[in-house]
Amino acid sequence: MLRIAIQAKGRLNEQSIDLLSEAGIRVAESKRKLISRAEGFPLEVLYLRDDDIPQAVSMGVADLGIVGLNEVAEKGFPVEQIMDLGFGGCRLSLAVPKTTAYEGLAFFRGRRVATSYPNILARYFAEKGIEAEIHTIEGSVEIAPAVGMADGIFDIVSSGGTLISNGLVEVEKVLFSEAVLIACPGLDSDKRRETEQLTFRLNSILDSRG
Ligand code: PRT
Ligand code: ZN
Repeated sequence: MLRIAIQAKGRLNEQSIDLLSEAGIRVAESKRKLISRAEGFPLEVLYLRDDDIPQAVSMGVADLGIVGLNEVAEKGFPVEQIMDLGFGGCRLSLAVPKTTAYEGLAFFRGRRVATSYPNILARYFAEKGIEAEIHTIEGSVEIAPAVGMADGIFDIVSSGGTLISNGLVEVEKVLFSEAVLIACPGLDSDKRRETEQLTFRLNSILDSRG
């Protein structure tokens, strides 16, 4: 039987469960469970923190996973990206205090940038030939410039409201992300067939959503 990892709680939890349920796969809300058996499809659901999903899928602890592309790109574990799921849309962007005279990426040379996504940012700066100081912090990245910890931030943006309320402006959009279905590389042929049945159902839901 296939096992799929989804976010236990947080922004992607409810929409992951809704998508499966629209596809006729009833899944328990996670509550205090780590794992449960779905109804309507031979599937086991593993509830994890989103940060742990790429590794769990890469190692085969779960065969499939639903997680933000941002987490897949940051963690860098080898997984197969099977399909985009049309929810959880956001982008990873560089932002600076609105009082900054920003005239392009060269601004970041030798500057301090706070982020929870150091790997994606390091790759981007390397590609652009920018040497900057990347400071990894978990959470509340957007307050780093105001408290003097950083000259700019690299963080998730969706409406942009959080940036505005912290006096920041988005200056470079680096990565567009949404929830994606990922798979462990090298699933056996039975699991491949089951995965195809699942993606067939998911695709028809996404098509009908338009
Ligand atoms: O507990 P766990 O580790 O599982 O969850 P988490 O707290 O790490 O993640 P969670 O639930 O906050 O987000 C899960 C995923 O949702 C992210 O990895 C993204 O793929 C996706 N996503 C989509 C977002 C947003 N939109 C988003 N807006 N994740 C975070 N945000 C943050 C953003 O950083 C900002 O601080 O929400 C705030 C509001 O954004 P604005 O621009 O609308 O103001
Ligand atoms: Zn997380």
